[in-house]
Amino acid sequence: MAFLRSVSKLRSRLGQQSSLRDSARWLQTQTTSSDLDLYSQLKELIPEQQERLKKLKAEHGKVQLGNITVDMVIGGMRGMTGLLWETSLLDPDEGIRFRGLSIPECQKVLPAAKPGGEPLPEGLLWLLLTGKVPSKEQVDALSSELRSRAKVPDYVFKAIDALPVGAHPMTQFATGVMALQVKSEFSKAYDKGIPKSKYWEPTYEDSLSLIAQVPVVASYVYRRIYKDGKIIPVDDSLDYGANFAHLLGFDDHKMQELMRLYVTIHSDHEGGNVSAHTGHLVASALSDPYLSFAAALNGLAGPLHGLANQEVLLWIKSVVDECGENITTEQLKDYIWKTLNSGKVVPGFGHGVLRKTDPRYTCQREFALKHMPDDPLFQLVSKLYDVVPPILTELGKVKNPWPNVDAHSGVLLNHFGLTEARYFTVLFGVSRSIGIGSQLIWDRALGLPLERPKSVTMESLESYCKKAAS
Ligand code: NMX
Ligand code: MLT
Repeated sequence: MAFLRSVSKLRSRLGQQSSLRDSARWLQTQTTSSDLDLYSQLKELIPEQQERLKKLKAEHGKVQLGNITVDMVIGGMRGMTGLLWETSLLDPDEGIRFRGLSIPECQKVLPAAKPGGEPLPEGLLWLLLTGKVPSKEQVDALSSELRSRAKVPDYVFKAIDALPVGAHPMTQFATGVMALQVKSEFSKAYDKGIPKSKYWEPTYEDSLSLIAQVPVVASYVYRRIYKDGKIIPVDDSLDYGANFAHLLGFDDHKMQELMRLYVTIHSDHEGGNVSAHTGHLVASALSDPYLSFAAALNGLAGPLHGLANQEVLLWIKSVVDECGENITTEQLKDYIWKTLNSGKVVPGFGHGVLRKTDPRYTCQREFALKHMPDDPLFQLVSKLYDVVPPILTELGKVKNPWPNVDAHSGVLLNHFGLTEARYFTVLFGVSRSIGIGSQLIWDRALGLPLERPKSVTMESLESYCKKAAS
């Protein structure tokens, strides 16, 4: 297995490894480190984190984290804390922090292809897995490792080819990911009786290969549906984000930068979102990373979750079709009310946790202001920022009227030539392999158990509440 090879090749250790006691403390730049091997760094970190969890459980296992209300049980568990997820944490007002770092902080400290450029997603992967900001050398080593794992067996493409070309891109993508499962190292190791203490090692192997291979599978889906069906080979000179753009058929430098930013910001959004939670739940049954991630993708394919990025561009284009590009505020308001009155949601607005504008929206807006300020659809997106929130607020029931990540991504892609909205959720899916794959390694390293919450019936709730009131 590649991880065993890399361990024997790269035995060198960091002289001093800071302990992982809290995220702020363990974030550090390691530009002077000679250890370029992610696996050996993890191997060193894992025992500390296992001890940390053991201590937390022993000393504070009975501390209450809040009350569970009937509203929470029937309201999609909103606001109920119930999951351990190490790689990121979402604040309702501030938005996402990856191992304690906000998006602007990541843009500042994570290595870029060129100074001042967008962060390289490999750097974020390193950060999510280790809690440490990698040096450019570490990121380059990881880029090269991912490229070396990017070979996808032929039967994966054949499995996709068995579907009609008109099948939704997410269906084709999830089918390809399921076919990748045939090579799962975890599944093989489990069949051979690997001890629980070593589960994380083949999980690491599978997760890194999954992350390396999903751009190849995803771009095949794109080229099969929208282009000539020919596979563009991985370019050994390119990083993960730029290679993904290249595999899709885009070699423009701005598009490469966009893909780096896109993949970085869509990678992880703590554990409770539908895709991450699904991946974590399925993996808790010791399903391997491919099975778990394919399940996650099927959640991402829902219109209230990842498919919203498709819905946003289609909706924006329908606005332009009906009202033209120079739409007035009054026309826009009417169109929004028409959408709402037909029983639909305004895609790209609202969130299950966030209560302010999503910082992923803000950084995409900054990208647009820098690279495409005159794009008419970008200007429409800017106008929607002023017009939609007051209307959603007027509805009186929407908890967050502000835009989320999906409100912006489509017009950026569209500007650089990736115009096929039905494909957009696949891009989100590729990005999410980084967050879900990273956490799965920690799930195994920490020995997290089978997830199995208790459910109740209406009758049992009614009788519980009657007793509680008497
Ligand atoms: N347009 C119209 N109605 C909305 C919207 C919206 N954008 N957002 C929330 N509501 C409604 C919601 O449908 C619910 O109505 P009802 O009680 O009649 O069922 C009510 O407002 C209360 O919902 P909230 O508690 O504010 O939101 P919830 O946590 O249930 O759902 C979303 C969150 C994201 C599912 C919801 O805001 C939504 O449907 N947004 C549009 C779809 C979207 O952009 N999804 C992408 C989310 C980000 N992602 O990538 O996953
Ligand atoms: C996500 O990125 O997963 C979405 O914003 C949805 C969520 O966090 O619930």
